[in-house]
Amino acid sequence: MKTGLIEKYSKFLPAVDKKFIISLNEGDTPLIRADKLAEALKLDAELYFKFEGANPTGSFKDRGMTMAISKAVESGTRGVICASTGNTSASAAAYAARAGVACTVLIPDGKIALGKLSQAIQFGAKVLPVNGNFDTALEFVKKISEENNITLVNSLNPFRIEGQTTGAFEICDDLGRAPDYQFMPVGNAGNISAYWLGYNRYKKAGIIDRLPKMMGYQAEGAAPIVLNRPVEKPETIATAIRIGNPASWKSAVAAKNESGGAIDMVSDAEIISAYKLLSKTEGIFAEPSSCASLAGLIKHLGAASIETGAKVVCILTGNGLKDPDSAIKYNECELKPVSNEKEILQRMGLL
Ligand code: AN7
Repeated sequence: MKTGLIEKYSKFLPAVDKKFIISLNEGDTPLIRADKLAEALKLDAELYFKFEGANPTGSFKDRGMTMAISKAVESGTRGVICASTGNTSASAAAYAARAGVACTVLIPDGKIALGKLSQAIQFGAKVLPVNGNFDTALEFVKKISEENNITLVNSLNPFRIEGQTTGAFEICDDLGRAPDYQFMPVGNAGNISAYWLGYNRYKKAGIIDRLPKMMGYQAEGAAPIVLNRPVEKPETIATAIRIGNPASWKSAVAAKNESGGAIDMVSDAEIISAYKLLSKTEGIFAEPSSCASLAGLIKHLGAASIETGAKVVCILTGNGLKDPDSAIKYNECELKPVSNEKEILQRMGLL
């Protein structure tokens, strides 16, 4: 039977006493080969998408949350708290519910996808919209967690990063080696740091013999690492990565430098274009922010080439169903009801 990540990868993760493990059998997400899309992009390489939307709460955050909440429970926590653009709050709320631990989430008022908000509410977390953005919310929870003996479950919590290393392990296990390139979105920069740590851990253990180039992409209106300064008022339709002062800034830059990769930015138009192309070409639905990975690959191919036969992985961090509003908003659809066969055939373009 499929187990959760803490049991599956216990050799590579901090030890957790079995009786404290809080898991929803996260991980083991599909690595989907995308030959059609590779051909459309004239990419003579093996292209794969790591579909993190298949995790229990629909995003990669579950990898870190199983570890962070288990460790919090092990330490006898009196409650957990996080700031979130949405996915962290959904994941924290779910794992906290399973652990029977109180959970508070601070979200940027009005700037979170409906699916994520509904998850946090449904799982019974205390949901507090903040007048301000993610960065403001993060400052609040850092202070409150320190002063009140409440466990912070943002990626500043090192167990979050530890759990998220498992994404790299799975990709290597599936490919039989590390990819040559990994494209991914960058927000608070925890995930790119975690993947790099994971690949290095597998290399040190002798399981892989090479490391991928880490290619991270921020949204143009929220690109502090690219601009090399915090962005006070980050703006992008990719609300999950609407972050102006990432917590793991330094380790993300280290991952880029050590791997010979890049951290660049993509526009909202490029993100939406990739979002639609992915679904229409491959039948995969990822939320807009996740598609910064594919948008990044497309941008990269406009300026550089990728070697024939290379293995290229794009991380799709969150499920498209998290944000139904974007799908309806950014696609043409006529939803006027039909009432007879003739109208149906007309709308099908057959008459
Ligand atoms: C779909 O939920 O920061 O660079 O509070 O939800 O590790 O921050 C989410 C981030 C990419 C960026 N894709 O990852 C939160 C939050 C999706 C995300 C990112 C997020 P990091």
